[in-house]
Order: sequence, then structure tokens, then C-alpha cells
Amino acid sequence: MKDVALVVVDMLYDFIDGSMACANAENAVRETVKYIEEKGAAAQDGDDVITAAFPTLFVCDHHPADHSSFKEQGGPWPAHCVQGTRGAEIHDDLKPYVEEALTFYKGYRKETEQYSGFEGINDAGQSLYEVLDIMDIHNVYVCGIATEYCVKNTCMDLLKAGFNVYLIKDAIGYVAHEGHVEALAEMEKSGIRLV
Ligand code: VGL
Ligand code: ZN
Repeated sequence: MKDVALVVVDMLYDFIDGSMACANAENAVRETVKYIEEKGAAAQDGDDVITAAFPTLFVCDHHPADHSSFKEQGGPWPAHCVQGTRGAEIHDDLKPYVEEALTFYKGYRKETEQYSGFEGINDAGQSLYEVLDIMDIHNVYVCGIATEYCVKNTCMDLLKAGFNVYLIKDAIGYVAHEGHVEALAEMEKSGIRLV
């Protein structure tokens, strides 16, 4: 599984059971854990220590309390993923797989909406794109929440940058079913492979 990475988009409590709880979110978390475990197990070699078969990168919506996308500020969304709150935390079932250097934050500037994780940055100031590039990854599997917004925008940016993009269709949550179906069709038409 060289040359492969998994990008997990916004599997954060506000999108799972919080202010913006999305459809299929809990199931998407379970499917993501399953995916990581199954692919991880595939890397097991005799009695050798299991090393992860592929790196898993996490994208996190990470807003200040007065972010411009919030309704109180005239934006479209209820307050969500506010820095320092439970709603901004990655689901506990995924925590074992989280590495700081592979965790990328977006939407942290008050004025900027940032649906795509492509330019999210880690604590060292590196972008997701930069890190994929350094690791020499060309094939990116994507799962996460929400299909119509952050998942779609992240997938499209990866595709435009030249990556092969595989969207794990059982491991995504969405705001509205119709928008989810439309976004899937649009992505597939663009060359993103649904797996
Ligand atoms: C998202 C709306 C607002 C997402 C983030 O993760 O899809 N959607 N902020
Ligand atoms: Zn947001």
C-alpha cells in the first residue's frame, strides 16, 4: 500500500451528534474505523509489528467563536466546530489513529470560509497538500463529512492537483440527501472514483 493515503474530513462531534449533526455520520465513522483496521491488518507481516499500511490524514474544521459563517454573524450555519469545544474534536473511535503532524486545520480565520481541506495546515504550518507531496503520495482515499461541502471541495482540489482520488461512499455523511446524491454525481463525472 505504498503511495496511498487516507484523508478523513471533518469527522468532528458537531457534524456527528452536535449543532450540525449530519445524516449517516455515525455509520461513516464506523466504516472509516473498519477501513483503517482492514487495510492496516493487510500490512501485517508474520510476527512483525504492524506498521500502518498507509498514513491517515485528518482535516478539522476549526472556527473561532465569532466565525463569519455562523448565523449570528450573518452566515448560513449554526455555530459549529469552535476551537476548544467538544464539537471541534475528532470522534473518540478515530483518536487512536490521529497524529499531530497529520492533522490539518481549516476555517480558523474569522473572515474566511474554507470548505476544502486541501490548504488546511498542521501545527507546524505545513499544508495537507505539502505533506502529501513530501510523502510522495499519488493515490488519495477520502471519507468524511459533509459530502456536499467539505468532502466535495477537498476531493475536487485533490483531483485538480493531479492526485487519483477515491471516495469511500459508505464512509461519508451529508447535510441533505438530494445534495449528497448530486455531489456524488458531480464528483464521479469529474473523475473521482467512488469505491
Ligand atoms: C462543513 C459547513 C460548514 C463541512 C464545514 O465540513 O462540510 N460544512 N463548515
Ligand atoms: Zn465550518
